[in-house]
Amino acid sequence: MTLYPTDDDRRTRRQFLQTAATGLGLLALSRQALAAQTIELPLPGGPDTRRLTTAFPGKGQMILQRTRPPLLETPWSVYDKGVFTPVDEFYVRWHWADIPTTMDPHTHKVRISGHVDKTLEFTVFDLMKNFKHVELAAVNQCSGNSRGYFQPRVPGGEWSNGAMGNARWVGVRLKDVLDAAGVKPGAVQVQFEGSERPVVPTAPNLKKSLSVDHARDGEVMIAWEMNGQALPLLNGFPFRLVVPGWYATYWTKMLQHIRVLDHEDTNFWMHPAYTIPDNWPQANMTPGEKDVKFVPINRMVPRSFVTNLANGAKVGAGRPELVRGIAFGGDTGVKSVDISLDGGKTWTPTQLGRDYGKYSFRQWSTHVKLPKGEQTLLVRCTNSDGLQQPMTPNWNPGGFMRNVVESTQLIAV
Ligand SMILES: Nc1nc2c(c(=O)[nH]1)N[C@H]1C(S)=C(S)[C@@H](COP(=O)(O)O)O[C@H]1N2
Ligand SMILES: [Mo]
Repeated sequence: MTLYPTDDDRRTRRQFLQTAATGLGLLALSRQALAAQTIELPLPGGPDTRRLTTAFPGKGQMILQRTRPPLLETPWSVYDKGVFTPVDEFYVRWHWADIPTTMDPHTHKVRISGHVDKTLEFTVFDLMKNFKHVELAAVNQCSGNSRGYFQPRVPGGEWSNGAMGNARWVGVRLKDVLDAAGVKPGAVQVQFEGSERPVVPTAPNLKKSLSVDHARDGEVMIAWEMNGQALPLLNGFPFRLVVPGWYATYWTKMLQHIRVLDHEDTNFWMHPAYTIPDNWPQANMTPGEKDVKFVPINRMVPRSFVTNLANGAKVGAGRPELVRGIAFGGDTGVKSVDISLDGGKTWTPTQLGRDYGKYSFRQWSTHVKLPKGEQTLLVRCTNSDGLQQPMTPNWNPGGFMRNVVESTQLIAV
């Protein structure tokens, strides 16, 4: 089991007050800070470069995808530093621009209501005091991570591969909080809503739901800490939902409402938004295909990447060269990461790094000896359920759940 209790309250409390005092200077972003520098990030059909920004509170240098609402991508080099994504380089994604610019942890409460015995409200300090603390390492990946590689192109945030991050999350079990409220018989789903609001009143606010059984599985958490720090405002201060193994669309930030429903949630954000063709793990269809059944996106699938060598990198010919990267198993652990230098005919296992639990990134590394010339390196993850990354990419109109064996061109000289 990867869940274990922690009792480091005082430090957390102090960090909380610090973050609360920082505030979100979103309106004060200077144009200069926004446009300072660019980074190469070629997507099929362009663009080849992206702007970098340091203008967002709690964030270091990030790739600017959009300003309002903020969409900030993690620069690829970050993933080579280790399996835990630094908090100030963790990607950011919001749907609506009307995000609270300050959050007072003493007064902000999450309210548990609906099909329960009693409605309850908790500040972050109430959660810390009343429930057992748990910690879990888990990957948070946007459903649309890598959307920029979909061909034909689809609308949405044109992410490269940096809309994902891994953290040690500390918080409480959602199950314990729901049990305190007393889920009534006949409950079907549990709905989550954050504290931001749409920019026009008629637009639907983001609301996401999980089945009651999933919400009470003992792994779904309300977390206030990531990698030893309070959540930055842009990542959901003072607390957010963590849904291990599931796409981040369910990981509601600045959590304000938990509603136990006695019916299935049919709101826009469950259907048609964030739906995939009903053929998990492929989530695949042909562009223009008719009568495809769509279902809400759910569990993640295995992925693996090279992190120390970029596409087109020059390496030495005829001598061992280090190749390393990260992998994750999706909704279960990494069993193996293999590489191929012959287009997928044969595969060689790599060494796996330390296991931080089945929902975490796992580092892999190996050495390759390449003959002179241009070589294609393929990397493939197999998870503990035996699920493998496919050789051909999937396609769907939402640009969701991109998954394919990644290939890196290397020039051996
Ligand atoms: N309140 C709130 N929570 C949210 C969202 C949002 O728009 N509002 N977006 C979701 C989506 S689609 C993603 S990808 C993740 C991004 O988490 P991050 O910004 O911490 O990386 O937050 C999720 N939780
Ligand atoms: Mo997302």
